[in-house]
Amino acid sequence: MSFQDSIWLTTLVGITGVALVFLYVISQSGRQEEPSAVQARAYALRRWVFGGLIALGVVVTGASLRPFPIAPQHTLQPAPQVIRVVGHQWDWQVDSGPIQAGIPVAFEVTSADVNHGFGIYDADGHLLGQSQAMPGVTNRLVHTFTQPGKYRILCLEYCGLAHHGMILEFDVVAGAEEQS
Ligand SMILES: [Cu+2]
Repeated sequence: MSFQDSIWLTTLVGITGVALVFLYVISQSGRQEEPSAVQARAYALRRWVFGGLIALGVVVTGASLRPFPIAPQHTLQPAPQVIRVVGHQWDWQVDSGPIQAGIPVAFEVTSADVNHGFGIYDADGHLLGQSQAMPGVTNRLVHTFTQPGKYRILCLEYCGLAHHGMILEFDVVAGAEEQS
């Protein structure tokens, strides 16, 4: 099942649940009962619903946890390749030679004007790493590309009218060991 399908299914289940609650309320309307008895049942129902929601939340949160997708950045990792990246309204200036797969590359990211978000995406649109691009500050993002191919840099922070156009495609070539 695709991600879109599972969202669609979840929506359908949710809509059905709400519709069933409405039907139940309609079916119960007009019944004569002691208010205290109704209140006791309502409180009991509320305990079950909220208890169930909390339990469901814990289970869904636990089941959907994934390892953090971006390599740890808090230690100074040696990177044989260094690429300097400057964000501009509205394009990326990248002084790149070819980037080699299998060898760590350090992106040194800054901005010439306003804050931008530097995000690296693979051909399938998966985010591989990201850093803030800030004027006057250079952030270092180390990433090792496992596959040669086409990649893209997108801006992840709204930076003005043509923010959506800040897309730069670049190539990652096979590393030296892989070519031989
Ligand atoms: Cu932007």
